[in-house]
Amino acid sequence: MDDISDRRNRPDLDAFWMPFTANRQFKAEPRLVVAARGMYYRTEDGRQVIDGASGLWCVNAGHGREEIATAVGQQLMTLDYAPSFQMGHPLAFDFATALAKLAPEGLDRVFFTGSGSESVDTALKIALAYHRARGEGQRTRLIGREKGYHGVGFGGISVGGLVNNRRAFLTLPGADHLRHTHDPERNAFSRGLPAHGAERADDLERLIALHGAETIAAVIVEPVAGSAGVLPPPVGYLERLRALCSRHGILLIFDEVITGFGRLGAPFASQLFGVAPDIMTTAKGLTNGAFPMGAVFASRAVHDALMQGPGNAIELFHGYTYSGHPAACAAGLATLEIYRREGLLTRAAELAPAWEAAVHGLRDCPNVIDIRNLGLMAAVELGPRPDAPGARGYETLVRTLQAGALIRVTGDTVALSPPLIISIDEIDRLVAALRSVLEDLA
Ligand code: PXG
Ligand code: PLP
Repeated sequence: MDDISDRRNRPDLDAFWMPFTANRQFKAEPRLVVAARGMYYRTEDGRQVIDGASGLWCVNAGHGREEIATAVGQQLMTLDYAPSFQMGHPLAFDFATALAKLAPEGLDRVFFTGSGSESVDTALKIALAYHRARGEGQRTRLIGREKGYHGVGFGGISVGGLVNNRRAFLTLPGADHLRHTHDPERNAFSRGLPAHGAERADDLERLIALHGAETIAAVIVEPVAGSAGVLPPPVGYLERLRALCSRHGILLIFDEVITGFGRLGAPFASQLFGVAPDIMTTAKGLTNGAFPMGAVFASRAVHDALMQGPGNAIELFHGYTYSGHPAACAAGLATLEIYRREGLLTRAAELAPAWEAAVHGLRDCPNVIDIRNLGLMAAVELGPRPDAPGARGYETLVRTLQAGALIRVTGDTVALSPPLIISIDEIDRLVAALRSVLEDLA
């Protein structure tokens, strides 16, 4: 990577309309990375920066994995693209089979998409189609949760619960929301799962009483809310939600776009918690972030309910040009092999005690009002400046990058989710970089 490490002639920044970015602010003071290997990015001015965010929660096996690059390159030379509509190619079947073996028991039917947002919209559509196929077409309501993030499609923002992602847009009629589980008064500085709040799952009873259970198709939640600032579920919460959904014939969807592929110390959060959803959405770590792809896992019951009608009928009128893209499947298979060989899907469980101790060590820093953690995820929440919410968070991002670590910030909450290959020394290095900034941040 040395040949590009000291690239100094900046690209023209005008044309690229950057996603979820303060474009004018960024373009006035850009932050560019030009290479990455293992745990580290290299910035345009040649500095090594430890990746405390796995890119955007996706590079679980670390950067620059040659097996993935080689597999993608070879696949593009062998079969660059193949349609998956009324045609097929072997790798998509191989990859789905491999994923089905890794999946929570019973979730062994796999629909490929191009991203987490597409996975969410796919899952919601499967839920609607499932009820219709069973003669319950009146089940059209989709229930999300306040503070939930389910990507940016119209389905995803409708069940999502972050106001900034919704207010400028239309949302689907019939969507409603459970209360969120964030309860700093009772749960601040919890280690792992917060003790209080399982009863908030009973909020589904309120929505059932309001709308009628027979109108509700599905409930979708992140097992651990990610974008909202790492909110692990209260002890017993997911179990209660599962029981209520089962009792009322409502499908439960776990959005594991972040929690999937080892982030919490098990391949999927549902395995860690011992709670089985009917549908599970994934993306990100599916290909180690090296190729855009998502996958929706459906239970045999959900899948089989749709496999009916005449044998030549298309059972689900849904799919993407890039569903099962050959190069994406090659990237995914190579990624799974790395995860398996290096034990990465359970490594977060081994690192979790050291990780927890390190991040909670920041408790004495100024302005820290809460710290949350689970597996290799953590959030450090800063109190907002009274006159300028978000300013403290943004300054922390900029200064921590200068101090040698990439973190993720939403509002005034710092989120940490390093690649699962991180060493204990590197955990200390990452947390020390953040500490150096927090200690003298106004
Ligand atoms: N569901 C969940 C739970 C997610 O976290 C998506 C769906 C959408 O995935 P795509 O691939 O369409 O982006 C996500 C994505 C952040 C951040 O730091 C989080 C995501 C994406 C970008 C930034 O909060 N999560
Ligand atoms: N828009 C047009 C005009 C198209 O032809 C297609 C796909 O054929 C799409 C959108 C959807 O694109 P994708 O399948 O990549 O989601």
